[in-house]
Amino acid sequence: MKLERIENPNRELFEQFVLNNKPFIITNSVSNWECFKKWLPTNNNKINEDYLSTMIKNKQIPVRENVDYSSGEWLGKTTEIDFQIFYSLWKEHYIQFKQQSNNSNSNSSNNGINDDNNNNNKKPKYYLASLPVKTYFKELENDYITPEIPLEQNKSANLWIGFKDQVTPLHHDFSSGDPGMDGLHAVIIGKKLFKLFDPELNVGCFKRKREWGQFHHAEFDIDKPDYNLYPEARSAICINVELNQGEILYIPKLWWHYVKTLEPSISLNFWFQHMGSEMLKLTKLWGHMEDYLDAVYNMSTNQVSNDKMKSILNYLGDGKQSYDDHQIQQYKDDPFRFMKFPKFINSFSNAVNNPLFRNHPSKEQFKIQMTQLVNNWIDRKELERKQQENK
Ligand SMILES: O=C(O)CCC(=O)C(=O)O
Repeated sequence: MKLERIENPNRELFEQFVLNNKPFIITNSVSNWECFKKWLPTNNNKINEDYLSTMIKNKQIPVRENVDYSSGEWLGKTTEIDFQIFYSLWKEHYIQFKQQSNNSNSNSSNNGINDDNNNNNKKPKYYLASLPVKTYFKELENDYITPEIPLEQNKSANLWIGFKDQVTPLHHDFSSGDPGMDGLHAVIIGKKLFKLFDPELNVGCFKRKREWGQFHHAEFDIDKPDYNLYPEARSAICINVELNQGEILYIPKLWWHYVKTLEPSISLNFWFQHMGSEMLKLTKLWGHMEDYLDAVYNMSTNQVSNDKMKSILNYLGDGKQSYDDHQIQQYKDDPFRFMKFPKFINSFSNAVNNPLFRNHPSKEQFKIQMTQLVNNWIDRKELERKQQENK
């Protein structure tokens, strides 16, 4: 399936597309972003004439290191590095890549769920991933224009600087504690591959991680697919998108996505909230939310340390009660106990607490309906469990 490309949509058209809950690509909307010229590396091996390097200098920044599923780390561990060291590595790689691609006109495109033809490439070491510009790169804020809705919501852009073949594994944006986010991802330099999976069509296709806080990460590894372990993933329907320089991809929240850097890249993404898109969780996306609740219920609580469980309970509880080891074990043995906490149930409506929705006519209704649906799910699950026990 090909995504729709829309030329510089106005607000009304943009919101119409957001309410479709389908990704789309925005073209021709960034012609006055100065980053396209300014951030381009100079054509030599030095970095002292490069804008990014002279602006950010040797600020310490956190980057993902050795991103590798087999290490058991989802995104690799985070390490601090001097920006100029990171940038010089990246630039060297960028120049090499440009030289190589000038020397060969072979071009490949990826279209299946996994058709990696780059196995011989060395794995890139660092990924500057998702760093808020406001916090780390204030010097760059005037080089792009934040799209209208994230701007109104005072959201910072996030910067990504990636080596070829860098990967962000399969996940979706939204977890119970965070305010569900829709996203816009803009490629400034290079090219990225997005593998997108519609949550409506792919309910149950990806087993979720079983640890607290990671239910929005899939266990399935797109780069090393194990269909014996994850047979459900066979039926997943994937949309492949190569996002080029100057294009912006809209990723609706809850859409599973895997991202691979096809060429040394720099990109910016902007998360935002939208009341209309939030409401879809009550209707067309409810199946996906149930799948999420299932994952919480099936969380591997016995792998959670007592300290971790205690901090989950302190976070979800009223903050007054303290828990002894016996009580902690009871919560571990029966996740319903904490799933019934009002704070857990309310977390599914968190996004509408955004001050921008203060006067939204549907906000209270949304909270009531969401609470009802989560409560109904819990009641139904509890009944099922009792029936099982009585068999
Ligand atoms: O570019 C990446 O590596 C990941 C981007 C992503 O997950 C997003 O924009 O939501």
